[in-house]
Amino acid sequence: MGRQRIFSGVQPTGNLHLGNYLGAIRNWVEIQSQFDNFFCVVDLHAITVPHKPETLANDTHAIAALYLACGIDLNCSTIFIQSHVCAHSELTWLLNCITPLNWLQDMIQFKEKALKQGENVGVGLLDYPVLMASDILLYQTDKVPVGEDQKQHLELTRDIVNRFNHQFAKPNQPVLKLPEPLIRKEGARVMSLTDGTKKMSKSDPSELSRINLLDSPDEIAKRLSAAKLIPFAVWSLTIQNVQKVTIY
Ligand code: ATP
Ligand code: LTN
Repeated sequence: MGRQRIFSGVQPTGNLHLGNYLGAIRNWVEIQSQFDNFFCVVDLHAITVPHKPETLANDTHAIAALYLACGIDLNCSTIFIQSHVCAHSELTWLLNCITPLNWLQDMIQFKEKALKQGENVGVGLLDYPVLMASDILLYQTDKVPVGEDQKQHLELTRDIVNRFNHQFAKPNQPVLKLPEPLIRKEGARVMSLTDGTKKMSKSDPSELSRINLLDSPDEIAKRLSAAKLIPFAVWSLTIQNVQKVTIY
């Protein structure tokens, strides 16, 4: 039997930060030698929120370069750009046709991002998790290493697989493989430096809220000294939530 397959990705929506590294990329690097790996820069996901088309290509290449700088090894891993493989969009359409609308309306990330966008919510934002499912299912992926915020999207992907196989596959001959999330306990949800109730995020308008991988030591010191201390009660609730996620 060949090696199990890994698929994961990052959106080119800004600078990679400590959360992206500890929650995702560090884990990819650690386990890559045991798997057959596909690490994607998911540019089609990045256009589901307001963005600058003129910098998207550069931002996409910068994330790919950071994958290499963090230690992704091309001897066992493939790095590529999502929009270069049109099958991702094509499979999204097919899966759209079997995905119930209310499954997508229930996604936490959709609700949070839709709230931020006010009246300008595009259909793409709602459909984001189906595109993510297509990324994963196109490659008959076994395992998906991500941060804790992506757990619900992985559950939806598994629901789509079960529904598809139930509707279209012969008994005991599944067409789509059921992927498993890999969410490590440590670093699965690194919190914002300015609001300890929110996760660190590329798209947070405040630069002070995060530590970017390319920040200088002086910038990091400045951000840490401006960081807000969070009350113990909030911290312990956050920790309890993180401990609920799957551990490997
Ligand atoms: P955006 O703010 O544009 O939504 P993001 O900072 O949330 O971006 P993504 O590109 O959505 O980053 O996520 C890439 C990977 O990093 C995913 O596996 C995600 O779970 C993980 N990740 C993102 N933020 C954190 C965080 N604060 N702590 C741990 N993991 C994180
Ligand atoms: N939605 C993910 C990025 C992403 C992804 C994927 C992660 C898109 N397609 C496939 C794992 C597998 C996020 O981190 N925001």
